[in-house]
Amino acid sequence: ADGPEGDGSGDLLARYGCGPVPFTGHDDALYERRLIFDHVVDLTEAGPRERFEAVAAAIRDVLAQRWVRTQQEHERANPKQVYYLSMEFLIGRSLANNVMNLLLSPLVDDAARRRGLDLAELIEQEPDAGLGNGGLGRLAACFVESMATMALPAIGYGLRYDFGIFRQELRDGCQVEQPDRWLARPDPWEVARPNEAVTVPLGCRFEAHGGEIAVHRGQASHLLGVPYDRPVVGHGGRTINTLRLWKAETPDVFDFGEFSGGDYFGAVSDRVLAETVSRVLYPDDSTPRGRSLRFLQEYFLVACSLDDIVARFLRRGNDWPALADKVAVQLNDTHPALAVAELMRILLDRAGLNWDRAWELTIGTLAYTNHTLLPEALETWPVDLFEALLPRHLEIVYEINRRFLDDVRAAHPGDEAKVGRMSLIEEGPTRKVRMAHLAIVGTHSTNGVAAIHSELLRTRTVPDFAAMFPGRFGNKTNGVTPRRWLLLANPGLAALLTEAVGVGWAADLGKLAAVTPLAEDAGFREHFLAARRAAKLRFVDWIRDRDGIALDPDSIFDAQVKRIHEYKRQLLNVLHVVVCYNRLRDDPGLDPPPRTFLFAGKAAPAYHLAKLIIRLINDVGATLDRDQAARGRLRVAFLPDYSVTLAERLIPASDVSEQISTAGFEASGTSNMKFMMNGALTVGTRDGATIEIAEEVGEENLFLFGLTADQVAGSRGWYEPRWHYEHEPEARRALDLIASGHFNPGEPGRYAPIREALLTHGEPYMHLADLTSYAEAQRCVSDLYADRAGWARKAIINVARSGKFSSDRTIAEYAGSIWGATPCPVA
Ligand code: 4GP
Repeated sequence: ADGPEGDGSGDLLARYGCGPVPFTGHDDALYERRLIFDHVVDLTEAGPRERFEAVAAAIRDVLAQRWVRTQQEHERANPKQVYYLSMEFLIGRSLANNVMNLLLSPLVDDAARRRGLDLAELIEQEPDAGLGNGGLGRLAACFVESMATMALPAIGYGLRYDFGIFRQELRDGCQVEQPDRWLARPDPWEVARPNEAVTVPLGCRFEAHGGEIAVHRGQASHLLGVPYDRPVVGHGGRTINTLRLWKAETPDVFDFGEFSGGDYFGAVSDRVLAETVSRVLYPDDSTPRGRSLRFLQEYFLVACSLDDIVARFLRRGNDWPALADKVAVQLNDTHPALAVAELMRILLDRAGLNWDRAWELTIGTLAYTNHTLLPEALETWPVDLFEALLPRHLEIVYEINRRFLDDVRAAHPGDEAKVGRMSLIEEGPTRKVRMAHLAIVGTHSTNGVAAIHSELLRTRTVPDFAAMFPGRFGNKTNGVTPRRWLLLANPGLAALLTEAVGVGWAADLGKLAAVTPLAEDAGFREHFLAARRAAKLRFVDWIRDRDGIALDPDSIFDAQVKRIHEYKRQLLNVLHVVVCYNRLRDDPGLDPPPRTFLFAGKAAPAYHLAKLIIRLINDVGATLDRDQAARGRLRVAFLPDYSVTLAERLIPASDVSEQISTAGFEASGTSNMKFMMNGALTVGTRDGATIEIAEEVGEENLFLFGLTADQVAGSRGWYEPRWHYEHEPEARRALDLIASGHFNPGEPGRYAPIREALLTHGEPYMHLADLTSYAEAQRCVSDLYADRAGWARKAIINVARSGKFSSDRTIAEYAGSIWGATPCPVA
């Protein structure tokens, strides 16, 4: 049952009754044909970008028939179909991933060799599809890959933003946002399907200005959603699912009414306005800023996708009562929660069902995943906006609320406070619709993304709802795809694992458990360390070429890569760096193992403190580089423009994984899983999925520190950072050095806001409370590093026990207990 390329695809595929099919007999001149006919260029004169496009297009040609066959099989078999609705899909590059999952690597390597093509150079030509902010969007990308690998009939729906997450430049250590024109050149993967466009009716006409829309009431209008399909190649290449991204357009180039009335400019600019709907991804991670254009984007996604879903459902000969048996729609956070009202509208107004029937089908079809407990991230939308754009939906929301609150009152007579808390409408000067309440009430399943997060969601965030609908709440701990994040990202380690446990692990990560005893094998440990060293050297070369940053591979690579946010506590990391720096300045004889602290991540453009943190990291880095006391022993590097591609290189090269959020704040985290899988040791708080990582590897195989979520919650209100400042000399000196202007002599006072934030009574993220135990954990890291065998042992155990964190496991849980979906293998 092994895959033909010895890549480990065989077992899982066999489980689903389909072995990988080698590609044979296809046209060996696809590449040349693509180059000449698509680009009309002489073979010898094509540039690297043209060569990349031709290779990618040739790969797409190879997979096209299988893609069609997958769709045909789903149409024919009419299985329960899964739809994943998400405003973000952070997919990164596709070429190397698709070649790997098609099991074409040996063939493509050989074809490239024969033509003298440098594949590595071509891969670098592909821009990252950065259609997401961070964890939520990357998770969606892992999920669609796992679904295809497991032969689940599934479609991902999102928006085709012209501009993805901004490109981050650093100027004078400060983040500067630049537009990400990832579609500036034609994308070889996507297939535009204008003939499958759908119409989205709106209750008004609108004009967009800087992220807000001005509505002209009383004049209905509509948008056109044009689908662009991308292949989602399952590992083994048998199932090729679709990621369908919608682009907003106007139905006609001209509004003929206006045109004939002489308003030529008005008619043409309408088109431009329509296109702004899918123009740009909102760059605010976890903290939506309530822009009305965002509301329109969310509705646009929902309306296009549900129209498409219903069309597929009916086309297969199904009838409305079967909806929840044939369709499962997963809402990735509340962003697509308007689906509750939209599906009700379809079932009431179009299918003509009565309320109770429509409601039962809506709840049975939809499910909701929550990704964050940050109160500022809980979406609400003004009732006014609904009224103007979606008056019928508002009517439906009011009716859902009326019936729901009747039930609340019946269960809790006289408790109007509870009614106020649970209402779908937040009363106040501006009345708002609470999207999380709508999502919980209108779906059959609400889940968090790690055990602790699901528990806190139930007990702290929405306890009234958990009490009312106990059966609806569950947990689905996140996972990541081991294909992209280990097999592709870390070829050396992947080969060693295959040698150790045989093929099969990439499609069944639990198989890595068999590596555990090898932690005691000195020979294996050496091979393991050599593979990790190779990944490190590869990254050092790559980042030197990309950014001109020179890193010392003999130092510990200690990485914190994620969005910049106070709760993720990059500041705690910096404070510890400054503690280490002070120690070196005090005692030049100290000899800790040299360490490079690597940071990467973007700050939301309007999040001033986060941007100041980036600047501080850069100022500290520059100062250490200049100071003899630190040179060769302590370095800080901020790697600009964090992306999927950067993560793929950096994670395999890292020795230490920083997962240091304030306990109770990080829903799950997923980079923690990628680092673990690649053999980095975690320094972390008992937060998110890091708790489950500790359960899998044993607490002795990582470095846990700090307050627990209960302790953090228990000290809310009385926490006094000044106590730590006054009683902990190392903390005080670190903070004072930062505030003194030592790292920024040109502008003393620059970091006063950071000092103030950290010393404010009740500081919510409790940096100083955790600094001492964090520094202690870091001392243990340094001590262990001196023990090569001891370090390797723990790192191997981390890799070996990472099986739980495959997104295949997560998806199997969603499929089993939320969707009721089973594989539909393609013959
Ligand atoms: C993120 C959470 O912050 C992270 O802990 C989790 O691993 C990830 O979702 C996937 O579930 N949330 C977001 C967001 O990215 O925008 O809310």
